[in-house]
Amino acid sequence: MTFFRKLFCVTMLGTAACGQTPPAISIDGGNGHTATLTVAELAALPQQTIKAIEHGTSVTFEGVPLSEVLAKVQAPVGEELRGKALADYLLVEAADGYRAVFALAELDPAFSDKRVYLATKRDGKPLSEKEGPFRIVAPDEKRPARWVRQVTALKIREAQ
Ligand SMILES: Nc1nc2c(c(=O)[nH]1)N[C@H]1C(S)=C(S)[C@@H](COP(=O)(O)O)O[C@H]1N2
Ligand SMILES: [Mo]
Repeated sequence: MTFFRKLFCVTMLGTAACGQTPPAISIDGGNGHTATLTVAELAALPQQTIKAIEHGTSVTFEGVPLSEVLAKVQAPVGEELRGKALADYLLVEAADGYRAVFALAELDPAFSDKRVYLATKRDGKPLSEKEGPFRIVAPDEKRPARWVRQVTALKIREAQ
């Protein structure tokens, strides 16, 4: 949608009248369970403040642990993450085609204290269009290569 059409929709008609749906992330558990979450729906989950260093500068994100998001599709955790399920991984997809994976065991608080979040705010403000509205933030990782910007989908898959 062009900027002017967007402006017209918002000021004259309201976004709903123009058939705009709010951006959402799609979640596929690979187990028959799927979900979609808008920023507002994600905001209803308990938010955490995440202090991180990015390119040498400290930044504060707000978001939800990825494990809480994956609970929406009943991802295996704790005792369920054994045997075959240990070959399960999360594929994170972005609007620009960028992709990154995490092993499910990396994301389960029963396995690890490693922090991985789905963030929606930076320094108190919603993420910019270039960065968000959803971004992975993993403050314990020394390189931010898996801090996927503009996340569109989270898919649980099984390594072949
Ligand atoms: N969608 C998307 N996310 C991405 C990337 C990308 O190319 N596309 N690059 C990654 C890499 S390699 C780095 S170092 C950081 C850079 O984040 P910045 O652009 O906010 O500095 O984003 C990561 N997330
Ligand atoms: Mo990078």
